[in-house]
Amino acid sequence: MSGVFSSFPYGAIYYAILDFDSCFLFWLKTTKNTTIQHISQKNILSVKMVYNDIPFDGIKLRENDKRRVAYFYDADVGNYAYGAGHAMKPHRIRMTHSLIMNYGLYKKMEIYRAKPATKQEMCQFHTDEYIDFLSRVTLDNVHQFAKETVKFNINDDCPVFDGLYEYCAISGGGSMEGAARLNRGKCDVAINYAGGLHHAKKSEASGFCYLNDIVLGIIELLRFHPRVLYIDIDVHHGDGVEEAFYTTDRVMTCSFHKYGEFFPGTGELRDVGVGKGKNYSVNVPLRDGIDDASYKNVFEPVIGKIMEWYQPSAVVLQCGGDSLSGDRLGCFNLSMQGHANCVNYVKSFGIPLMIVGGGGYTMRNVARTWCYETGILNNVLLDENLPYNDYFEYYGPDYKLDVRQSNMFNANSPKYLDNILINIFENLEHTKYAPSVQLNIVPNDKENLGDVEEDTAEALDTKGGSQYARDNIVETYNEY
Ligand code: YEV
Ligand code: CA
Ligand code: ZN
Repeated sequence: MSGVFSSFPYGAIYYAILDFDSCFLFWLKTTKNTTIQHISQKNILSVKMVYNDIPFDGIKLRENDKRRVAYFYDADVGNYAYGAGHAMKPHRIRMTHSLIMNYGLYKKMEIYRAKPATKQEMCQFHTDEYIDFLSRVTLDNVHQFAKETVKFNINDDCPVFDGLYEYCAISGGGSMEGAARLNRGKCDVAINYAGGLHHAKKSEASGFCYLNDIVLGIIELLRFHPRVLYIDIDVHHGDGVEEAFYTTDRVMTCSFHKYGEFFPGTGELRDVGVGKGKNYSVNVPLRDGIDDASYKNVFEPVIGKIMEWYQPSAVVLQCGGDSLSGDRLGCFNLSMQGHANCVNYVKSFGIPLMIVGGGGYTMRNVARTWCYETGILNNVLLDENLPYNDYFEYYGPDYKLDVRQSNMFNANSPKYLDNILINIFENLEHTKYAPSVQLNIVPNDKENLGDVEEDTAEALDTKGGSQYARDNIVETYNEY
């Protein structure tokens, strides 16, 4: 550290020190009469950090902050099973739904069963041969696909199971139809807990994910939105979504995840995108045991800065529940409130918002948290006592809504988190001028809502708010 610029002649002396390695300015406060030659660790009284270690004090809702929420649920989804003993259990989506209904949230939002995604829709991101394989392979004929199972990464993590293709179609349909409703201004928030399968690749299954419903949903959003922000709070790196948009500035991806000897092994701080996409991928690599306060103190500054510089016109938030304390696969220490704070914070920007599920392997806690978050999206804080529901016995012995933190060690020191923030802010400075794109005619959409005049640019201008006034409407099947 070197490069002294100034000092003030009052009591304590403050030195502005420029660290040439990180290009960051520190204020050093020293005792009176200390000359610059005498600065050493022991007479530095304080070093200003970007990371601010504020305690977490729960969630507060704004009064009258109502949103039109469209919730997508297919009653078949809970019947699919990856196989005995597999960690991923689609049944947790049915448990979430039962809690949501029994808390009475159906009175607040519109509930839809989406049309399953078609092959053609799936192939907007995935290759034809991969989707063709998914549609043909069954438990009975899998032995005939020896070459393909290797090529498409079918293994213990991603096995063939009964109804695999239909399960993918349900997951993808919810995210695509959710995006289409947001595009048309028919809702402010779309929810698809059967989605969020962020590890799936263009031509490969990975990490319990086969079809990347998120990429399909974002492609749909890109038809109307110049800039889409993707945020991923699953404990794992959102690698499939990052990879899909790594070379474009039309989508900014931001994943918070455990990094270091952990699946999928990607998502370093220095992975920031390439070409036009440079600095439009953000990675927040975290260590074990991060708690509510540390997470909030990183999440809010990072997302706040992205909102300020990037100015997305739509946001997709992946709400993977494996970042919760006590998850079967995860290693973070978030309470339900700490997790839901991310939802509440993102919601507070008032930008069209898509909520998708994702990981989460302690089913009762995933269901509790997604239900609580559905409450927040409808601007209600749900009662701590669980209502009677189809799976009441899963929630014993306390039958409470809450998921609490544990006393596990937080391996993320303030200094470690400070370094992350400094690096990310530095990169985001380069994205200061939000990219815009040329207006094009929007062709036939995913969802025909039977309302022709709303397709005109004028109608969207008046309905869409200030973002539409600033930006043109876009169509970009091939551009992302
Ligand atoms: C993940 N896969 C996983 C739990 C109770 O960890 C992996 C594998 C080894 C892996 C990997 C690990 C790295 O650190 C780096 C790169 C890596 N690439 C791969 C393939 C996938 C998590 C997705 C969210 N699998 C399991 N963690 C797991 C899988 C099971 C499958 C069948 C039955 C039970 C299972 N139980 C599991 O954990
Ligand atoms: Ca993540
Ligand atoms: Zn995960």
